[in-house]
Amino acid sequence: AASPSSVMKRSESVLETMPEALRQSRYHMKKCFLKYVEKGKRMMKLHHLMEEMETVIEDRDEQAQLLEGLLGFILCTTQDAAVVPPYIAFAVRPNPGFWEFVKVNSNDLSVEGITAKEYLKFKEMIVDEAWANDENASEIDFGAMDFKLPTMSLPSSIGNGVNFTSKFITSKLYAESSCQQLLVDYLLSLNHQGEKLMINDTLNTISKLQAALIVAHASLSSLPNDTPYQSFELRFKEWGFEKGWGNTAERVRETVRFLLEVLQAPDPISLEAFLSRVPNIFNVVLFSIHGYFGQSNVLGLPDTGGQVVYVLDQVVAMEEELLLRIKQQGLSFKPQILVVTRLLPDAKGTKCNEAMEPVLNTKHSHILRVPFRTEKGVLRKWDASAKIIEMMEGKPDLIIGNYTDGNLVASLMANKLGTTLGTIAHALEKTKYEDSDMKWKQLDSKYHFSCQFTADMIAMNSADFIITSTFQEIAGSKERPGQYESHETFTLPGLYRVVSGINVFDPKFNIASPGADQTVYFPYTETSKRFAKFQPAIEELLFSKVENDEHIGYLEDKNKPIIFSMARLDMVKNISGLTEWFGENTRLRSLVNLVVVAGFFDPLKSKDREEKKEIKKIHSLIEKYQLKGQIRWIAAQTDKNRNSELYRCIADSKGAFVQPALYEAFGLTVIEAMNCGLPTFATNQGGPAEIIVDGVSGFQIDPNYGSESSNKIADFFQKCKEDPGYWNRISEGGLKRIYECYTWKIYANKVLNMGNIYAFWKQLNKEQKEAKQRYIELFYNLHYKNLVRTVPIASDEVKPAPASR
Ligand code: UDP
Ligand code: LCN
Repeated sequence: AASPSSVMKRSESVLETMPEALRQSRYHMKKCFLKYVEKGKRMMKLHHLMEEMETVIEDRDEQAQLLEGLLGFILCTTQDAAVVPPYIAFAVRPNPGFWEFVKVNSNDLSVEGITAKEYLKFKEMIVDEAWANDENASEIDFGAMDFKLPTMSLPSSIGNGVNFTSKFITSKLYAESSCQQLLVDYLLSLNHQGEKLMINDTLNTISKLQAALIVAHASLSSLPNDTPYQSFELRFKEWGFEKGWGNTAERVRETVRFLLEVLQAPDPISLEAFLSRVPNIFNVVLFSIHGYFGQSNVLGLPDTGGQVVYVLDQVVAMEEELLLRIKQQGLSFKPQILVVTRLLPDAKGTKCNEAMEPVLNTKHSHILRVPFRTEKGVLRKWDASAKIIEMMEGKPDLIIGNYTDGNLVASLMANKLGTTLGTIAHALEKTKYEDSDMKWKQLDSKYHFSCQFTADMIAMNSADFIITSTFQEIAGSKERPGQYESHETFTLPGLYRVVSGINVFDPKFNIASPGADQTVYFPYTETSKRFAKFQPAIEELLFSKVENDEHIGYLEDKNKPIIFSMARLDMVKNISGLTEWFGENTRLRSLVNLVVVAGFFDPLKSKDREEKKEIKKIHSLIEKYQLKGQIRWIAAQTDKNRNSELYRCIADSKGAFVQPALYEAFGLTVIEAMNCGLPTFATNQGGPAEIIVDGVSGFQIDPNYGSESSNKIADFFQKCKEDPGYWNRISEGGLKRIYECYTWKIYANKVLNMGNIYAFWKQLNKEQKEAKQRYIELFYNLHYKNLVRTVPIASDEVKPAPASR
């Protein structure tokens, strides 16, 4: 650890500290920096800086001394460094969301602070010097359009945009009477298919509204709480009120009270409470375009994973919440949610070739599939908005996109229809590949990053709010920048330089974590609800000695607890890593068996390069560590009911779930397992690190330290042997955590509140929003449209699979 005197204080910048740091061991540093520039222009990561430092300073004590000093701290927080001799430019990230850039001259070790733009230029010089130095190189600066907008400053506020926005609106309402009038205008604009809601034109000023509210509040005080709205509706109408205030006297009184509070002396709590009751959302459109979007037999197909589960579960939860809210508003309208996706003529046995399909477990929600091609070939144009308006008998009130493709379409449609826009992308592509920005030219023919990053920028900046699953998705962790954070500044040399792409302190960011379907994923202890019909098949799946298309390997000792994992066979899911940890750890092997559900066993059946590699690797590990008898490898499973019972059967064995991914954006399997009461070990790289409180609601494991992780799992089972109550405590801790933070009810409530708050904020901020939209349109027309022409139209041939989800 760094000695107290050498720790950089938070108030000090890297620029202030760096010269002192270099002075502390000038002799070594000189050698080090000369080494760094020796190979000429290049990018360096932290590990390169460290490795080369170690080759220059061989003495271990001297190395340690150096790292304990200020320089050690600065190096450890360096994200990357661009070497352009004699300079080395550092991008330093001392804390999530905070960046500093400095350049060091390797000849005299002089240090200078530089701007993000200058840093990007260093990176560009490595790949395209002429473009880097071109004064007319295209520069994108979304931040320049946000000058009047508030941004947050506390890192702990990141992802809590609704809260900040209501505070900001409150202060505006307080300071500017024109804003109060905008609130009245907003209420006047509310309607459902032309039918006015809340107030009519007689209450078109603050004073008229306030006076009527006071009269209404007094009259409601004398009514019993459960008096239905209908019994005082006529009187309300005479005063200028329309439906939408509530279904009972009590509810109407509360809503009136919240608004009176807001008009008298606005406070964020009353404002949020009032806006969340305003009837402004009935029709919602969700876009989820890629992959096989269907309700059965789709999981595991190309580009089809947790996202489909997430979107479908979300529809069920959102419809339920909308029905409740509409009832409480005293209205009887039916909400409609449409999930818009692609129609796939070659549906591979799924229903993805059906144009319309009702969403299971909902009353009014549907999947609408848009044809992309017909017998005549690729369809150039299909007016989805006309179809949506026809189906909903009006415009949607809220549009939510998912991922790059869905978000782009959502943003175009929201702009066209003037609808509030939310976007979601739990796993953005940019951070998945090292230096994907500056190497875009190299990667573009395969991944089309230029198009993708452009589309992402458009969607993020068009969005009224962004729904994220965790904090780390926005601003990362101490070590790793967040996915959105990586879009703050980046460069696509030769195309454009982004000096301000998105700001993680923007109050549009909100965290609303998904849940798991609790009618399916419920605790193993709820015996009467258990799906017993699957148990014989699961018994066979786990324990039969037969090897077939569905399972290979077997479990010799059926009495041992099982450690279980289930994931797509992507490299990043690290199922092969888990197999290796298990193989290497004899103590763990003596305590438990391993069962994995993943992909399939014949590499020839796979069309995906990564998957083929993983399949081969697992086979070779089974061979190498002689795992037969202790491992069961089950092929990908598509029945979620049966899967849930499988989690519970593993819990019956007093086993555990292990999610060993090298990186996981959120990780639905983690919360599915926890919902079933199965103690869970999950990667500390990504979202699961926020889901699990280590040692209380499960355990965190570091996929980069396999033996440490496998020993942690072994310790748990050892401890369970000594203290049988331990397993139950962790199981219950997991359930408690889920019920407190990760349910669909919490999610739907949060997202609809976002729809309420940002719809009003959009009105208050109309001019600025329009100005930014014009800039976005320019970006779309000048850049995106050109870039998209470089993407070949899909043919039926097999292409390298994009990273699926
Ligand atoms: N899943 C499944 N069968 C499999 C593998 C996964 O049904 O063979 C389900 C799993 O239960 C979860 C989803 O697919 O609901 C995977 O979501 P997660 O967030 O864990 O990962 P993703 O695939 O989205 O990266
Ligand atoms: C995509 C991922 O990569 C997972 O981590 C998430 O759990 C899933 O989407 C659903 O949001």
